[in-house]
Amino acid sequence: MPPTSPTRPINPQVQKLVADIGNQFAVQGEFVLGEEIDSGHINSTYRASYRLPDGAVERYIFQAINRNVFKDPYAVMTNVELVTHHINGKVLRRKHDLGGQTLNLFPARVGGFWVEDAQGAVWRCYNHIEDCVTYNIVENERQAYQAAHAFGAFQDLVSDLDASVIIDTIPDFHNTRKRYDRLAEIIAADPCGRLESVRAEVDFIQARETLVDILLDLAAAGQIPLRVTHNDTKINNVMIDAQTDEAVCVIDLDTVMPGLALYDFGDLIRTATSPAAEDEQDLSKVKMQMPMFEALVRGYLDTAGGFLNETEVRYLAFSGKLITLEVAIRFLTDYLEGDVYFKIHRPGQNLDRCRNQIQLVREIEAQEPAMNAFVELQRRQAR
Ligand code: GN1
Ligand code: MG
Repeated sequence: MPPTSPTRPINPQVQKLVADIGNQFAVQGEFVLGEEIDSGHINSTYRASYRLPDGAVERYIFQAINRNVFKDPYAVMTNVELVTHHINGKVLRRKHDLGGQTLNLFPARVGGFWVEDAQGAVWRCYNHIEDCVTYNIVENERQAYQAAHAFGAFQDLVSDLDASVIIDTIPDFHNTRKRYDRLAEIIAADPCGRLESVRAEVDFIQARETLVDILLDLAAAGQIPLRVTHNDTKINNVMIDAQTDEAVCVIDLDTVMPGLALYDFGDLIRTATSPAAEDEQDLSKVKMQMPMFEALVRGYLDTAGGFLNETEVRYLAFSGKLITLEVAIRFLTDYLEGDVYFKIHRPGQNLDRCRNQIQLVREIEAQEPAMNAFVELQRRQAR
Protein backbone atom coordinates (compact mmCIF):
# COMPACT_ATOMS: atom_id res chain seq x y z
CA MET A 1 0.00 0.00 0.00
CA PRO A 2 1.45 3.41 -0.90
CA PRO A 3 1.94 5.87 1.97
CA THR A 4 -0.99 8.01 0.87
CA SER A 5 -4.44 6.74 -0.09
CA PRO A 6 -4.58 6.28 -3.87
CA THR A 7 -7.58 6.98 -6.08
CA ARG A 8 -8.89 4.40 -8.50
CA PRO A 9 -10.82 4.81 -11.74
CA ILE A 10 -14.39 3.54 -11.56
CA ASN A 11 -16.45 1.75 -14.18
CA PRO A 12 -19.23 3.52 -16.12
CA GLN A 13 -21.95 2.02 -13.94
CA VAL A 14 -20.40 3.36 -10.75
CA GLN A 15 -19.65 6.65 -12.54
CA LYS A 16 -23.37 6.98 -13.19
CA LEU A 17 -24.22 6.05 -9.62
CA VAL A 18 -21.87 8.70 -8.25
CA ALA A 19 -23.21 11.31 -10.69
CA ASP A 20 -26.80 10.47 -9.69
CA ILE A 21 -25.94 10.71 -6.01
CA GLY A 22 -24.12 14.00 -6.59
CA ASN A 23 -27.19 15.39 -8.34
CA GLN A 24 -29.18 14.96 -5.17
CA PHE A 25 -26.85 17.15 -3.13
CA ALA A 26 -26.58 20.92 -3.23
CA VAL A 27 -23.32 20.89 -5.16
CA GLN A 28 -22.55 23.39 -7.89
CA GLY A 29 -21.53 22.82 -11.50
CA GLU A 30 -21.55 20.03 -14.10
CA PHE A 31 -20.42 16.56 -13.08
CA VAL A 32 -17.10 15.73 -14.79
CA LEU A 33 -15.60 12.62 -13.22
CA GLY A 34 -15.81 10.36 -10.20
CA GLU A 35 -12.93 8.34 -8.74
CA GLU A 36 -12.80 5.91 -5.87
CA ILE A 37 -10.61 6.80 -2.92
CA ASP A 38 -9.04 3.63 -1.66
CA SER A 39 -9.06 4.32 2.04
CA GLY A 40 -10.67 2.62 4.98
CA HIS A 41 -11.86 -0.95 5.41
CA ILE A 42 -15.53 -0.15 5.85
CA ASN A 43 -17.23 2.54 3.77
CA SER A 44 -17.00 3.27 0.03
CA THR A 45 -15.60 6.71 -0.71
CA TYR A 46 -15.60 8.63 -4.00
CA ARG A 47 -14.29 11.97 -5.09
CA ALA A 48 -16.12 13.77 -7.88
CA SER A 49 -15.21 16.87 -9.80
CA TYR A 50 -17.65 19.46 -11.09
CA ARG A 51 -17.05 22.22 -13.61
CA LEU A 52 -18.39 25.61 -12.63
CA PRO A 53 -19.75 28.08 -15.22
CA ASP A 54 -16.47 30.04 -15.08
CA GLY A 55 -14.48 26.91 -15.93
CA ALA A 56 -13.09 26.32 -12.45
CA VAL A 57 -13.31 22.82 -11.04
CA GLU A 58 -14.77 22.07 -7.60
CA ARG A 59 -14.40 18.66 -5.95
CA TYR A 60 -16.59 16.88 -3.43
CA ILE A 61 -16.48 13.67 -1.45
CA PHE A 62 -19.38 11.23 -1.59
CA GLN A 63 -19.42 8.35 0.81
CA ALA A 64 -21.76 5.39 1.22
CA ILE A 65 -22.16 4.09 4.74
CA ASN A 66 -21.55 0.35 5.14
CA ARG A 67 -24.84 -0.97 6.51
CA ASN A 68 -23.39 -4.28 7.50
CA VAL A 69 -21.18 -2.46 10.00
CA PHE A 70 -23.43 0.47 10.85
CA LYS A 71 -26.82 -1.13 11.39
CA ASP A 72 -28.46 2.26 11.82
CA PRO A 73 -26.91 4.65 9.29
CA TYR A 74 -29.43 7.37 10.21
CA ALA A 75 -28.12 7.32 13.78
CA VAL A 76 -24.60 7.62 12.37
CA MET A 77 -25.69 10.68 10.43
CA THR A 78 -27.37 12.19 13.48
CA ASN A 79 -24.09 11.89 15.38
CA VAL A 80 -21.97 13.17 12.49
CA GLU A 81 -24.25 16.18 12.01
CA LEU A 82 -24.17 16.99 15.68
CA VAL A 83 -20.42 16.68 16.07
CA THR A 84 -19.62 18.45 12.80
CA HIS A 85 -21.87 21.34 13.69
CA HIS A 86 -20.50 21.57 17.22
CA ILE A 87 -16.86 21.49 16.22
CA ASN A 88 -16.91 23.65 13.14
CA GLY A 89 -19.10 26.27 14.84
CA LYS A 90 -16.63 26.48 17.70
CA VAL A 91 -13.56 26.61 15.51
CA LEU A 92 -15.16 29.40 13.50
CA ARG A 93 -16.13 31.33 16.61
CA ARG A 94 -12.63 31.10 17.98
CA LYS A 95 -11.22 31.97 14.55
CA HIS A 96 -8.50 29.63 15.56
CA ASP A 97 -7.55 26.53 13.70
CA LEU A 98 -6.58 23.80 16.10
CA GLY A 99 -6.32 21.16 13.42
CA GLY A 100 -9.04 19.25 15.25
CA GLN A 101 -11.73 20.71 13.04
CA THR A 102 -13.58 18.50 10.64
CA LEU A 103 -15.19 18.39 7.21
CA ASN A 104 -18.47 20.11 6.38
CA LEU A 105 -21.52 18.19 5.30
CA PHE A 106 -23.33 19.44 2.23
CA PRO A 107 -27.13 19.32 2.39
CA ALA A 108 -29.26 17.20 0.11
CA ARG A 109 -31.49 19.17 -2.27
CA VAL A 110 -34.58 17.88 -0.47
CA GLY A 111 -33.14 18.83 2.92
CA GLY A 112 -31.23 16.86 5.48
CA PHE A 113 -27.65 15.71 5.05
CA TRP A 114 -28.02 12.32 3.43
CA VAL A 115 -29.68 10.60 0.49
CA GLU A 116 -30.54 6.98 -0.07
CA ASP A 117 -29.85 5.10 -3.32
CA ALA A 118 -32.03 2.43 -4.95
CA GLN A 119 -30.18 -0.29 -3.02
CA GLY A 120 -30.91 1.42 0.29
CA ALA A 121 -27.36 2.69 0.85
CA VAL A 122 -27.16 5.97 2.76
CA TRP A 123 -24.80 8.56 1.23
CA ARG A 124 -23.40 11.85 2.47
CA CYS A 125 -21.45 14.60 0.80
CA TYR A 126 -18.45 16.44 2.23
CA ASN A 127 -16.28 19.25 0.98
CA HIS A 128 -12.99 18.12 -0.54
CA ILE A 129 -10.00 19.81 0.99
CA GLU A 130 -7.46 20.52 -1.73
CA ASP A 131 -3.71 20.05 -1.27
CA CYS A 132 -4.18 17.73 1.69
CA VAL A 133 -3.33 14.06 1.89
CA THR A 134 -4.01 11.22 4.23
CA TYR A 135 -1.14 8.92 5.09
CA ASN A 136 -1.36 5.20 5.76
CA ILE A 137 2.22 5.32 6.94
CA VAL A 138 3.77 8.28 8.70
CA GLU A 139 6.80 9.68 6.93
CA ASN A 140 8.27 11.87 9.63
CA GLU A 141 7.91 12.92 13.23
CA ARG A 142 6.22 16.18 12.36
CA GLN A 143 3.31 14.28 10.82
CA ALA A 144 3.05 12.10 13.93
CA TYR A 145 3.15 15.13 16.23
CA GLN A 146 0.55 16.93 14.13
CA ALA A 147 -1.82 13.98 13.97
CA ALA A 148 -1.76 13.46 17.73
CA HIS A 149 -2.11 17.20 18.30
CA ALA A 150 -5.18 17.22 16.04
CA PHE A 151 -6.86 14.27 17.74
CA GLY A 152 -6.16 15.80 21.15
CA ALA A 153 -7.71 19.06 19.92
CA PHE A 154 -10.66 17.08 18.59
CA GLN A 155 -11.24 15.45 21.99
CA ASP A 156 -11.00 18.87 23.58
CA LEU A 157 -13.51 20.36 21.13
CA VAL A 158 -16.10 17.66 21.83
CA SER A 159 -15.44 17.54 25.57
CA ASP A 160 -18.41 19.81 26.32
CA LEU A 161 -20.86 17.81 24.21
CA ASP A 162 -23.51 16.08 26.25
CA ALA A 163 -22.51 12.43 25.84
CA SER A 164 -26.10 11.34 26.39
CA VAL A 165 -27.19 12.91 23.09
CA ILE A 166 -24.66 10.86 21.13
CA ILE A 167 -26.05 7.58 19.93
CA ASP A 168 -24.02 4.45 20.58
CA THR A 169 -23.93 3.42 16.91
CA ILE A 170 -21.76 0.33 17.52
CA PRO A 171 -22.29 -0.69 21.14
CA ASP A 172 -19.17 -2.02 22.88
CA PHE A 173 -17.03 -0.96 19.95
CA HIS A 174 -13.81 -0.94 21.97
CA ASN A 175 -14.94 -3.29 24.72
CA THR A 176 -11.81 -5.41 24.66
CA ARG A 177 -13.30 -8.09 26.93
CA LYS A 178 -16.25 -8.53 24.56
CA ARG A 179 -13.92 -8.55 21.55
CA TYR A 180 -11.89 -11.28 23.24
CA ASP A 181 -14.93 -13.35 24.17
CA ARG A 182 -16.31 -13.07 20.65
CA LEU A 183 -13.02 -14.44 19.29
CA ALA A 184 -13.27 -17.31 21.79
CA GLU A 185 -16.76 -18.12 20.45
CA ILE A 186 -15.57 -18.11 16.86
CA ILE A 187 -12.60 -20.28 17.78
CA ALA A 188 -14.98 -22.79 19.33
CA ALA A 189 -17.27 -22.77 16.28
CA ASP A 190 -14.54 -22.46 13.60
CA PRO A 191 -17.22 -21.83 10.95
CA CYS A 192 -14.85 -21.87 7.94
CA GLY A 193 -12.45 -24.58 9.10
CA ARG A 194 -9.56 -22.12 9.27
CA LEU A 195 -8.55 -22.63 12.89
CA GLU A 196 -5.72 -25.10 12.25
CA SER A 197 -3.78 -22.51 10.29
CA VAL A 198 -3.92 -19.88 13.04
CA ARG A 199 -2.91 -21.82 16.15
CA ALA A 200 0.14 -19.62 16.77
CA GLU A 201 -1.92 -16.44 16.56
CA VAL A 202 -4.59 -17.86 18.87
CA ASP A 203 -1.91 -18.87 21.39
CA PHE A 204 -0.36 -15.42 21.28
CA ILE A 205 -3.66 -13.71 21.96
CA GLN A 206 -4.78 -16.17 24.64
CA ALA A 207 -1.49 -15.68 26.50
CA ARG A 208 -2.44 -12.00 26.83
CA GLU A 209 -6.04 -12.38 27.94
CA THR A 210 -5.52 -10.44 31.18
CA LEU A 211 -4.67 -7.29 29.20
CA VAL A 212 -8.20 -6.95 27.87
CA ASP A 213 -9.67 -6.14 31.29
CA ILE A 214 -7.17 -3.55 32.45
CA LEU A 215 -8.71 -0.34 31.10
CA LEU A 216 -12.24 -1.64 31.58
CA ASP A 217 -11.46 -2.28 35.25
CA LEU A 218 -9.94 1.18 35.66
CA ALA A 219 -13.03 2.71 34.06
CA ALA A 220 -15.35 0.65 36.27
CA ALA A 221 -13.39 1.81 39.31
CA GLY A 222 -13.85 5.43 38.24
CA GLN A 223 -10.15 5.99 37.71
CA ILE A 224 -10.49 6.89 34.05
CA PRO A 225 -13.56 8.75 32.81
CA LEU A 226 -15.87 8.12 29.91
CA ARG A 227 -15.44 10.93 27.41
CA VAL A 228 -16.75 11.69 23.95
CA THR A 229 -14.07 10.21 21.75
CA HIS A 230 -13.34 9.65 18.07
CA ASN A 231 -12.78 5.89 18.33
CA ASP A 232 -11.11 5.47 14.94
CA THR A 233 -7.98 7.60 15.16
CA LYS A 234 -6.10 5.72 12.48
CA ILE A 235 -3.42 7.90 11.06
CA ASN A 236 -5.25 8.01 7.72
CA ASN A 237 -8.19 9.68 9.45
CA VAL A 238 -6.40 12.98 9.70
CA MET A 239 -5.87 15.19 6.68
CA ILE A 240 -2.38 16.61 6.44
CA ASP A 241 -1.30 19.58 4.35
CA ALA A 242 0.90 18.15 1.60
CA GLN A 243 3.28 21.11 1.69
CA THR A 244 3.64 21.90 5.37
CA ASP A 245 2.82 18.52 7.00
CA GLU A 246 0.41 20.38 9.24
CA ALA A 247 -2.73 18.54 10.35
CA VAL A 248 -5.68 20.36 8.87
CA CYS A 249 -8.65 18.30 9.80
CA VAL A 250 -9.84 15.13 11.50
CA ILE A 251 -12.14 12.94 9.40
CA ASP A 252 -14.28 9.80 9.70
CA LEU A 253 -16.59 10.75 12.55
CA ASP A 254 -18.82 7.69 12.17
CA THR A 255 -17.66 6.13 15.40
CA VAL A 256 -17.68 9.23 17.58
CA MET A 257 -19.22 7.82 20.75
CA PRO A 258 -18.63 7.86 24.48
CA GLY A 259 -15.35 6.03 25.05
CA LEU A 260 -11.97 6.22 26.68
CA ALA A 261 -9.42 8.81 25.59
CA LEU A 262 -6.83 6.06 25.74
CA TYR A 263 -8.51 4.12 22.94
CA ASP A 264 -7.90 7.09 20.69
CA PHE A 265 -4.30 7.50 21.70
CA GLY A 266 -3.71 3.75 21.46
CA ASP A 267 -4.90 3.64 17.86
CA LEU A 268 -2.46 6.41 17.02
CA ILE A 269 0.39 4.32 18.39
CA ARG A 270 -0.90 1.35 16.41
CA THR A 271 -1.07 3.19 13.12
CA ALA A 272 1.60 5.88 13.32
CA THR A 273 4.66 4.24 14.83
CA SER A 274 5.21 1.44 12.31
CA PRO A 275 6.80 2.07 8.91
CA ALA A 276 4.98 -0.96 7.47
CA ALA A 277 1.51 -1.09 5.95
CA GLU A 278 -1.14 -2.72 8.12
CA ASP A 279 -1.18 -5.80 5.88
CA GLU A 280 2.58 -6.01 5.25
CA GLN A 281 3.55 -9.68 5.02
CA ASP A 282 7.24 -9.15 5.71
CA LEU A 283 6.98 -8.89 9.47
CA SER A 284 10.58 -7.80 9.84
CA LYS A 285 9.39 -4.42 8.55
CA VAL A 286 6.93 -3.97 11.41
CA LYS A 287 8.46 -1.69 14.03
CA MET A 288 7.43 0.48 16.93
CA GLN A 289 9.64 3.46 16.16
CA MET A 290 10.44 5.29 19.37
CA PRO A 291 10.87 8.76 17.78
CA MET A 292 7.37 8.50 16.32
CA PHE A 293 5.97 7.45 19.69
CA GLU A 294 7.66 10.41 21.35
CA ALA A 295 6.23 12.77 18.75
CA LEU A 296 2.75 11.32 19.33
CA VAL A 297 3.03 11.79 23.09
CA ARG A 298 4.23 15.36 22.71
CA GLY A 299 1.54 16.27 20.20
CA TYR A 300 -1.23 14.66 22.20
CA LEU A 301 -0.20 16.12 25.54
CA ASP A 302 0.06 19.57 23.98
CA THR A 303 -3.67 19.57 23.29
CA ALA A 304 -5.08 16.92 25.65
CA GLY A 305 -2.65 17.24 28.55
CA GLY A 306 -4.88 19.82 30.19
CA PHE A 307 -7.84 17.52 30.65
CA LEU A 308 -6.31 14.04 30.99
CA ASN A 309 -5.99 12.73 34.51
CA GLU A 310 -2.82 11.12 35.87
CA THR A 311 -4.03 7.58 35.35
CA GLU A 312 -4.80 8.28 31.72
CA VAL A 313 -1.32 9.66 31.20
CA ARG A 314 0.25 6.71 32.96
CA TYR A 315 -1.47 4.27 30.60
CA LEU A 316 -0.59 6.03 27.32
CA ALA A 317 2.01 3.47 26.21
CA PHE A 318 -0.13 0.58 27.42
CA SER A 319 -3.03 1.85 25.33
CA GLY A 320 -0.99 1.25 22.17
CA LYS A 321 -0.38 -2.35 23.13
CA LEU A 322 -4.02 -2.89 24.04
CA ILE A 323 -5.54 -1.36 20.91
CA THR A 324 -3.08 -3.21 18.70
CA LEU A 325 -4.03 -6.44 20.45
CA GLU A 326 -7.71 -5.55 20.07
CA VAL A 327 -7.35 -4.99 16.35
CA ALA A 328 -5.38 -8.25 16.03
CA ILE A 329 -8.31 -9.97 17.76
CA ARG A 330 -10.79 -8.32 15.39
CA PHE A 331 -8.83 -9.24 12.25
CA LEU A 332 -8.44 -12.82 13.45
CA THR A 333 -12.13 -13.07 14.32
CA ASP A 334 -13.03 -11.82 10.87
CA TYR A 335 -10.61 -14.21 9.18
CA LEU A 336 -12.09 -17.16 11.08
CA GLU A 337 -15.61 -15.99 10.26
CA GLY A 338 -14.87 -15.85 6.55
CA ASP A 339 -14.01 -12.15 6.04
CA VAL A 340 -17.45 -10.73 6.65
CA TYR A 341 -16.56 -7.39 8.27
CA PHE A 342 -13.38 -5.76 6.94
CA LYS A 343 -13.10 -5.29 3.18
CA ILE A 344 -10.37 -7.47 1.72
CA HIS A 345 -8.62 -7.18 -1.64
CA ARG A 346 -7.01 -10.65 -1.59
CA PRO A 347 -7.53 -13.95 0.21
CA GLY A 348 -5.75 -14.14 3.55
CA GLN A 349 -5.51 -10.39 3.92
CA ASN A 350 -7.21 -10.33 7.30
CA LEU A 351 -4.81 -12.99 8.56
CA ASP A 352 -1.88 -10.94 7.27
CA ARG A 353 -3.28 -7.92 9.05
CA CYS A 354 -3.64 -9.94 12.25
CA ARG A 355 -0.06 -11.24 12.06
CA ASN A 356 1.17 -7.75 11.45
CA GLN A 357 -0.66 -6.43 14.53
CA ILE A 358 0.72 -9.28 16.63
CA GLN A 359 4.22 -8.36 15.53
CA LEU A 360 3.54 -4.77 16.54
CA VAL A 361 2.34 -5.92 19.97
CA ARG A 362 5.67 -7.75 20.32
CA GLU A 363 7.53 -4.61 19.34
CA ILE A 364 5.61 -2.54 21.87
CA GLU A 365 6.19 -5.10 24.60
CA ALA A 366 9.92 -5.00 23.95
CA GLN A 367 10.00 -1.22 24.29
CA GLU A 368 7.27 -0.63 26.85
CA PRO A 369 9.64 0.29 29.69
CA ALA A 370 11.31 2.93 27.51
CA MET A 371 7.95 4.19 26.30
CA ASN A 372 6.70 4.50 29.87
CA ALA A 373 9.89 6.25 30.93
CA PHE A 374 9.41 8.84 28.20
CA VAL A 375 5.80 9.50 29.23
CA GLU A 376 6.82 9.81 32.86
CA LEU A 377 9.48 12.34 31.95
CA GLN A 378 6.93 14.40 30.02
CA ARG A 379 4.49 14.20 32.92
CA ARG A 380 7.07 15.45 35.40
CA GLN A 381 8.12 18.27 33.12
CA ALA A 382 4.54 19.38 32.70
CA ARG A 383 3.94 19.69 36.44
C1 GN1 B 1 -11.78 0.20 10.32
O1 GN1 B 1 -12.87 2.28 8.21
P1 GN1 B 1 -11.51 2.34 8.77
O2 GN1 B 1 -10.53 1.64 7.92
O3 GN1 B 1 -11.13 3.77 9.11
C2 GN1 B 1 -12.52 -0.02 11.62
C3 GN1 B 1 -11.62 0.37 12.79
C4 GN1 B 1 -10.36 -0.47 12.77
C5 GN1 B 1 -9.67 -0.29 11.43
C6 GN1 B 1 -8.49 -1.20 11.30
C7 GN1 B 1 -16.11 1.08 11.96
O4 GN1 B 1 -11.52 1.57 10.18
O5 GN1 B 1 -12.29 0.13 14.01
O6 GN1 B 1 -9.49 -0.10 13.80
O7 GN1 B 1 -10.57 -0.54 10.32
N1 GN1 B 1 -13.75 0.76 11.64
C8 GN1 B 1 -14.92 0.20 12.03
O8 GN1 B 1 -7.63 -0.74 10.32
O9 GN1 B 1 -15.00 -0.95 12.41
MG1 MG C 1 -13.16 4.52 9.50
